[in-house]
Amino acid sequence: MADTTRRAMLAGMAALPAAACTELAQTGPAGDLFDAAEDWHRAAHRALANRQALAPEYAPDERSPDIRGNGSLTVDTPEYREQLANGFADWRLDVGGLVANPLILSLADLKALPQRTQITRHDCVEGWSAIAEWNGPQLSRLLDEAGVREEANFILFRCADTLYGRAYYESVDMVDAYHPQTIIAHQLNGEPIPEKNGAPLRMRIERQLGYKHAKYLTGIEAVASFEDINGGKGGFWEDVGDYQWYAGI
Ligand SMILES: Nc1nc2c(c(=O)[nH]1)N[C@H]1C(S)=C(S)[C@@H](COP(=O)(O)O)O[C@H]1N2
Ligand SMILES: [Mo]
Repeated sequence: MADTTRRAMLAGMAALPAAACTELAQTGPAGDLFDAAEDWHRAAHRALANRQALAPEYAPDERSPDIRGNGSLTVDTPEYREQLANGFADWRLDVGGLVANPLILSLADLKALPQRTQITRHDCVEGWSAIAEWNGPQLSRLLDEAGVREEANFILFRCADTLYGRAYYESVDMVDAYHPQTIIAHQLNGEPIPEKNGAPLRMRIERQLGYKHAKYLTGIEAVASFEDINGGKGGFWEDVGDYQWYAGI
């Protein structure tokens, strides 16, 4: 997105040498061109500002009494059962792909970072919602620490579970990746995340529908495209054919 914006802006500017702008802006065709570039720029800004706006946050007494689980409700492997019994002391989150400094983080590492707490509404495309408090570090913080390279366009989330025999995964663009309410949650309503809701780590991406919020998170990967990854469409449900990649709300 940033790259496209940059490229389009440069293309618009190349048509108009800066020194000529004032003068040309007052004449016919070049003036129209200038206005068009201005409009484009303003519209792009508006669209970006809209994408960056915060999702509503709620008061503690507005929380739903029960947060149901959806999709995978566990990870069906002996390794996961062992980790669960062990309080996830050995769980590791890999941050890699197109980054300068790959990271391997434990739960303790993630808890040592600045934390964000937010009471937000989860909206599942199947037609149910639930309000809950989520807590964890912002994804932007990890990405800054890892140093995302210029060529990266998307952030991919890897999960420990499989659904219908396929690995669950998801991805977002850089606007959602760096959104302030995009966090790696390790707490739900002040407690460690329950098994059914993605223990020990799950994404919260508050400007996106529920299926983007990857549970049982094991890896975060910066990629240029997802053409060669799994089904090539950037996410489990996208590959299976049901849902759109862009699930903004
Ligand atoms: N790893 C993984 N993440 C997942 C899913 C899943 O099956 N596996 N289901 C998605 C869907 S469709 C929704 S609505 C939410 C459900 O989150 P919950 O179980 O906490 O309600 O998780 C999303 N993330
Ligand atoms: Mo969902």
